[in-house]
Amino acid sequence: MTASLASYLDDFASSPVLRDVGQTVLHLSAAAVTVHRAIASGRVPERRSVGDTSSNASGETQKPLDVFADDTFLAAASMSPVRLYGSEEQEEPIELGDEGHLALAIDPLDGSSNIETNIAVGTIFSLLPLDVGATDPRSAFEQPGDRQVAAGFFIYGAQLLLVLTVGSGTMTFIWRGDSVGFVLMREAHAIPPETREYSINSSNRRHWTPGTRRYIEDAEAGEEGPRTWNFGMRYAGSLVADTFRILQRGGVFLYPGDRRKGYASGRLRQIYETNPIAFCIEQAGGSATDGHRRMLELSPADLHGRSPFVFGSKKEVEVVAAYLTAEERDAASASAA
Ligand code: FDP
Repeated sequence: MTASLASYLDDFASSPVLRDVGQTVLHLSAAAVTVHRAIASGRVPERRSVGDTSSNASGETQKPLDVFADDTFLAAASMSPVRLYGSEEQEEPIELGDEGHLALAIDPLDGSSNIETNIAVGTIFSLLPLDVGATDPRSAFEQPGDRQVAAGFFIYGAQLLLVLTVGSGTMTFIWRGDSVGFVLMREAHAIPPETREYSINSSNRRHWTPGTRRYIEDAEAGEEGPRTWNFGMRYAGSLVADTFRILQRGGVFLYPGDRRKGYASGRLRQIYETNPIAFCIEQAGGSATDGHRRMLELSPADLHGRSPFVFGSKKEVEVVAAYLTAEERDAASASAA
């Protein structure tokens, strides 16, 4: 029989923290079904009075669906053993009482600029343990990503999927309707170490630093170039969709820092985007870095802080790092000359 999400979570609930993780993931899954229904029907219930011009903590436009998703996941977190809710859509973390062992960081609707286009969007989440000795529970969000106890993302696409890691592999569950719920669809993703497919928003080429530009130009040169084989390019512009493709068949994704104002560290937010995706990718045998260093070892600057992000097939992530290191070496010798 196919394993249900509830039985999968039950099997590893060997400590109070892990039991809290299980309960929280089930509440988040119920919230994801609600958000999926709103997207599928094209009708977003108004919960707060927001127009199209509200903006979030990063100054980006909030759409009614962003707000609806945030409200829905906040309600789910309030029913869960979660004490702290840190969301892309909220300026500051919200304290939800004094019980439970977990802090939840969440991007309630990632890829929201794609909503009207019927491209898959999603919800990305990260569960961190509270630091029991800390006077301020918000210090939970200062921990590096390797302290995450679980992470994952929902994909609202042709299928409603949950990609989840609790630190022993990365699994995908599929929603089979109210009477069945989420069931295991893919046990233990395994990202191939090599790839011939890259993913980047190449409209930013003129803003890239030399290392990124050289890496992409060499890939584009195909079998006539130094890489000696032809590459393909895929970029959905929706992080959950690009990540799922890489989990399924490999590839490398880059959102580097570039020279645009405000983009020195790229676009993606560390606590609720790059850290949870990095955890899922590593648990599937891939690598995730900021271009040089392992993503999960980096201490976040603040709840909405950004990080450059390179992840996917292990050997290709190393190739990208070699180009970026050569860029640094060239810059250092140019400034020494
Ligand atoms: P969006 O702004 O539509 O929510 O971090 C958000 C994100 O989408 C990611 O899902 C996506 O990978 C990235 O931004 C796309 O950014 P660009 O449009 O700059 O390529």
